[in-house]
Amino acid sequence: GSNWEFIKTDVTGEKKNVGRDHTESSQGTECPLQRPHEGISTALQQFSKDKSIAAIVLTGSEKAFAAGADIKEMVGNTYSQCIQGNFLNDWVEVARTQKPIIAAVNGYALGGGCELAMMCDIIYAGDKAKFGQPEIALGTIPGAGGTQRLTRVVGKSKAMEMCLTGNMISAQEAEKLGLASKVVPADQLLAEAIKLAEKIGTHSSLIVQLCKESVNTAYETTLQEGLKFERRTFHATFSTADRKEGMTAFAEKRPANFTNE
Ligand code: CO8
Repeated sequence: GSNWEFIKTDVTGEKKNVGRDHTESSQGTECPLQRPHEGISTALQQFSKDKSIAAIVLTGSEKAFAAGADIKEMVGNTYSQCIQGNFLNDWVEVARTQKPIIAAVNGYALGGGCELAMMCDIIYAGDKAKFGQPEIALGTIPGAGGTQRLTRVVGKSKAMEMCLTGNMISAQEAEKLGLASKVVPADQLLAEAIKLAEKIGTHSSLIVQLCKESVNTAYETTLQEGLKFERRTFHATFSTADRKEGMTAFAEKRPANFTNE
């Protein structure tokens, strides 16, 4: 079966076309949903349970990956509503997903759109993509990782410059800074992201999950703690059938047949 899935999100002016897309090689049914985070959360929960899905691709349209939260909808929001409604907390689901998520960014990834891309594990950018945190121009600040994840990825000077000016950076600059791992022609972006997902899908999903957790730990703890977590997780792979199969297959010069156990 197919071992990737993608979610389409386009938040430039059209808030409703977020959900699960299909192409010939994907599976499942469409689930058009009203609110983007609900669409994405629901899809991610489904994909998490589906053993035939090894990796997820999150993409938007040619024009925009996502241009951020709906500004017109936020105009009347108050401080107490933000606090009591825990505004933006619904998005934590994306960063919590255990399976790898690849953001395929064409066009604008602004504000919450840039933050959403950074919640993913790998960013591939189309050559016309633009990344930015323009909240400052709206009299607010990034609220879903724009001052935190961006700073860890591109460093203080660049993150500060982007957050304080609201200026966008190009796909090429994003790649140079390590924000995106690859830039490809816009029309090849989705195919390239799917190819990447498929490559990940050839490995043991169990070990991929452990590896993702280990890389993420680098962002959440000290080097000593991270190294210890990594070493123990490495040791833990020796309790799995897939570790034994992977090494046996190498020794026998044949492809590994992983069972995710
Ligand atoms: N909210 C509401 N409407 C929008 C948004 C938006 N974020 N972005 C674009 N639109 C609307 C425009 O108002 C316009 O509507 P209409 O046709 O009714 O006039 C339509 O989309 C098309 O936009 P433009 O005419 O402006 O098209 P351009 O090609 O000239 O420009 C841009 C496209 C560059 C994307 C431009 O529209 C823009 O700068 N948009 C605002 C980007 C922005 O400031 N984003 C940050 C929003 S704040 C935020 O995201 C914080 C919340 C965090 C959420 C956490 C989620 C993980």
